[in-house]
Amino acid sequence: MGVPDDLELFTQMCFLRRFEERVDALYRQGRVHGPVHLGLGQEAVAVGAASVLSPGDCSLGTYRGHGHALARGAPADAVLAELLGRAGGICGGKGGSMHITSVAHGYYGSYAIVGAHLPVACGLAWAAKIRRTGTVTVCFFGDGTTNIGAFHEAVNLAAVWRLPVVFVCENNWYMEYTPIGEVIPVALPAADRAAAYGLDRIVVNGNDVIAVRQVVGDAVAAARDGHGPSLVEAQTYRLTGHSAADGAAYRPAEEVARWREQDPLLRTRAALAAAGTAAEKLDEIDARIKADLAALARQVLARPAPDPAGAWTDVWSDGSWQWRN
Ligand SMILES: Cc1ncc(C[n+]2csc(CCOP(=O)(O)OP(=O)(O)O)c2C)c(N)n1
Ligand SMILES: [Mg+2]
Repeated sequence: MGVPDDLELFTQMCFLRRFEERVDALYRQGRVHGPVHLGLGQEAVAVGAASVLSPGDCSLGTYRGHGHALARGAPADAVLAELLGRAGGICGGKGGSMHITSVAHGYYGSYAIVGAHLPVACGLAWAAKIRRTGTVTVCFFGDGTTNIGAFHEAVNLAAVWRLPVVFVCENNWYMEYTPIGEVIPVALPAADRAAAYGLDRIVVNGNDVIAVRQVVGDAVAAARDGHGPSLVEAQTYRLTGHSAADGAAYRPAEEVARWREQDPLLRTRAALAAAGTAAEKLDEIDARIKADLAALARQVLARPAPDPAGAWTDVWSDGSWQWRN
């Protein structure tokens, strides 16, 4: 499987953007069950990183994980059905937005507990090392996560055991409603802490999908070649609130305007235009994606609720539940 070209990366980012915009609209209509955290504005990290992974590789994300699952190939209808509480949900309707998981696509889950998945990523990487599978694990998390003990424990363990794992901090500069600069004693939450674990200081523009592909690609290649873990800080911005229920009024208007100019989709459009791709071609791709998603939403909304008989399946790892009652 070859690495996708720039137009394919644009198409994938466009898909993530329009998918989440549709989710936002459905949320506002009261059709989405449970909370929703959107990654609008952060698409280049998910798409750029996924573009360098092979099917057998593992990735994990946070409650802001729709894009990370879709970028690994999780089917959009199953993700949408999960959010809308309809049959065919990717977790059978038992996960919801914050727990999107698709092991079949190498996406080992979205985690609502901040930092909880970093040690899990170490476990996957350790298994790969012991079994010599040659697979790499990529773990996404936010800037606020770098103040959680599990972050330090996981990065330390990975460095000491030289595990094939790439930690990708999506620094969107906020942890819920708090600017990250107010709660860390260094300028950069991940990059400025890398030296404590003997790792290189790696910073990438997280709104530049080509740069993300390059930097994460190098880190993944190093992990695969036995050179151990990396800690990448991808600087980005969420264009909406912490959750879909948050209007984000705490953010200075100039700051939002500045980041809107750095929108990853606009950036990629500009790069493609400079390389000779006609704007009309990109508009056509966008229009087709929007139409496809509108049709998909109608189709998923027309489905019945999940069958209650499935409520107890996939709950315990050994498949059993009756003896626990
Ligand atoms: C252990 C734990 N503490 C607190 C929370 C509440 N909480 C949910 S999201 C969040 C902020 C996380 O910020 P960051 O890691 O930057 O991720 P972002 O939401 O910006 O993607 C907090 C504190 C939680 N879910 N888990
Ligand atoms: Mg954050």
